Amino acid sequence: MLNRRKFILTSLGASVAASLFRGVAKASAPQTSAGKPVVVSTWAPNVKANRAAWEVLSSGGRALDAVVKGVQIPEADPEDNSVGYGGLPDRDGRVTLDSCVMDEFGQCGSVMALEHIMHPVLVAKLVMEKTPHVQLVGEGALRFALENGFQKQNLLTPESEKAWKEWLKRSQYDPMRSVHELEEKIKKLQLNNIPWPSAYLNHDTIGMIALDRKGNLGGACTTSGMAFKMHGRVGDSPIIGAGLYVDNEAGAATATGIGEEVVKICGAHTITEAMRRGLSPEAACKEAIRRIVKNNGEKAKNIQVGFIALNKKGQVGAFAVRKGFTYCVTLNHQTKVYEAKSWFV
Ligand code: SD4
Repeated sequence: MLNRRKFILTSLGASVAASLFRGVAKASAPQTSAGKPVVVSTWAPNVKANRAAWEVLSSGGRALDAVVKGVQIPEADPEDNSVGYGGLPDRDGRVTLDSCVMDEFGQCGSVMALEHIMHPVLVAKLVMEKTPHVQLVGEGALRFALENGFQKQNLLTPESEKAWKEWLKRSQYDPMRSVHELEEKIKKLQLNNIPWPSAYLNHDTIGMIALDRKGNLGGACTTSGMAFKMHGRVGDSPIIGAGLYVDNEAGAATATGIGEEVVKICGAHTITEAMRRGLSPEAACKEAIRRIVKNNGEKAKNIQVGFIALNKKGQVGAFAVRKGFTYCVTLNHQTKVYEAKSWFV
């Protein structure tokens, strides 16, 4: 996330950066009424992922197939330091990936701490389709992937390796550091009247949920997890019910941010259950955020978690602990970026 931002901020001029988001409108209020098909993903730079998913949805494809196609875009992008190839490593310098999928039948698959495979989402899908299990971890997940024809690849890019070596000098785990650095940069950009929305530069875990033409839901979530985590650490992203949940009667939800906080409240499942009780997607996300804030008391201000949700009517909502969480919605061939409302403003 940090390097991606740095890359955009320092290597590209404002006009070039703005062109990344050409055709993307920003609205301060989240969308409340939508339709189908529709696809939603965490973080503004994932407009490209949305468009890939949209190709599947607009030709009548299944929500699951759409999200699996969509999230492969950041997985293969070396400039995205939070997902797949180019993801920042753990403190041992190892890139370990977490990913999961869930479909309209309540079927799901997940891989955790998977190394050397560029598209963990495809392995997660295969766990769902080909094994009697839901989750495979580490060595076992890798062995399963290789047995099924996936190629072993080095996922540590020179940029990520450099960032890790830099991190080693202080060796302090601070998952909010990049968030604070972003906020500082946003302040500076605003002071300098940079014309495009700086919040758009934030890039992180991709969670993607969709409703297809038939009215079925599907979701995927994929990440390299928190940068410089302990080896073996697993966050919320591959945990069904935490980082992702799809309930074809009620809705779908997915998460980004400090995974430990999402796991503690079973975030995505909490949201789909709230939608089942009749809450709007935004209200359901806010309820999950409320629990995180309550759990953390004074410390809550220093945590970032963002949720997005989608119900059976195709209504979309989001909510975050802090400002700056963006998400992409594609509907009627048009992709728009929204900034989520937040608990702390
Ligand atoms: C994790 N939730 O591993 C992921 C990281 C993330 O935005 O979403 N970063 O905890």
